[in-house]
Amino acid sequence: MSWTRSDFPEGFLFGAATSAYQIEGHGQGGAGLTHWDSFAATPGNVVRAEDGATACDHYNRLDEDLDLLKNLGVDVYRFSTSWARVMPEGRGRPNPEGLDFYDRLVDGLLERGIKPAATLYHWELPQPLADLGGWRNSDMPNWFADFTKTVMGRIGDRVWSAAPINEPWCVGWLSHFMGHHAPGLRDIRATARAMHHVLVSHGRAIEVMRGLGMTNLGGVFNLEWAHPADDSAAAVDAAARYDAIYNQFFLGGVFLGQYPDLALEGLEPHLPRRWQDDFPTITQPLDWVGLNYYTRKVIASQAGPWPSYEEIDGPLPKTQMGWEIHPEALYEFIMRTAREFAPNLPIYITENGMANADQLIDGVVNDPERLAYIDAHLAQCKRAISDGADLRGYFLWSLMDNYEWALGYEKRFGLIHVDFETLQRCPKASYHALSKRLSKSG
Ligand code: IFM
Repeated sequence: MSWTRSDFPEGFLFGAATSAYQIEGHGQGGAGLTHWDSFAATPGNVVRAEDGATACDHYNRLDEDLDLLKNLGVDVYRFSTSWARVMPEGRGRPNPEGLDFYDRLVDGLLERGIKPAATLYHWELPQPLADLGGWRNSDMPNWFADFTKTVMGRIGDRVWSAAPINEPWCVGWLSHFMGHHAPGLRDIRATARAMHHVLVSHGRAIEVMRGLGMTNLGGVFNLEWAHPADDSAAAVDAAARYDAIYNQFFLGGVFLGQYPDLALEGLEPHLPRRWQDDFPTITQPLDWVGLNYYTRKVIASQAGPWPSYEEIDGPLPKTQMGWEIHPEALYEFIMRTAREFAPNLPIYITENGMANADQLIDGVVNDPERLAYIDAHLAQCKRAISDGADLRGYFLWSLMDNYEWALGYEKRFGLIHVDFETLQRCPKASYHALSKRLSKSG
């Protein structure tokens, strides 16, 4: 499907997304050490031990990048604020340079007619807090509330929207159970505590932002469709467990005030004492729900300890990440979120996009695969809208190639190619195509 703005309802927003550590260059501007810096410095954790010290050097190229955003024609830009840039020690003294940077970013967006959509935390935990146990520590919600107050006290009067924590599953499960992201733990007790404290922190940040008089506050959840490897009861059960841990734990906690039984089976013995008492904080009312969607997983049962499942290689075409392309599940997740979790809330797709092995040849990057991926997913958005979903916008991940965490700089998700030697930007063919479609004349 090719499309123009007029194929979507009046006011439907198109945006691009990035995150602080992935683009800014954390070695600049007085930012403190983060747990990603120490994770990356530990051999074996990150491809070529790459870190975010320079990344795309967005910190020094802010105006150039905001102009590229403007020329792309998006309505809204989703960025994140780095806790360690704003408060290098995680607590206490703020870094004036860091606050000035986010101030300039927000003003630069507004000057260009682009709505600023802030995410408070996208994974770069200040190392001094990691030293205290990070997300395992029950003081995290209070520390996070202080950070929220500090950064939103400065930019909260001008952001269009704000969400506390990007992708709670990644902060909790991927980082503490699978060990793939910082702090790289493989510990069920740490996992249960991190998953719970992330949601309490989310709620505390919402309370703080409401207290500051901010509006248009939401939560951003990453979802993955769990497809049973076969028709056996064992595979169906395994996929249900995967779904409970990945999708239902976080949406259920925030919108229903409960965790799914299939996740509690393994996690409950490890949750903090009196965890149920935190649901009034976790379920602070929101103004919208954001869904990040990329792929599905084919799940089989596996002998061994809970959660007793494994991911199987699936048959669908894959992106450079090795992720199957399955746009239909985006439709399913929009409809399910509206039906089961947030019936009266506007929904935004806060991330969707693909990594591709893009190459810059003679000043041009041809990436028809990316445009096809975007088109296929937007077709599912349109389908959901036709079927009654209150879907209000779509953000492309990502504006530019960037630091893809444990996979370093190899996986290219951007609409803009970045040469990580020269830091030169080159808009890809997908950027030009989108810019044409997003131009108001369509
Ligand atoms: O790059 C990440 C981003 O930080 C969070 N969502 C998924 C993206 C692609 O893996």
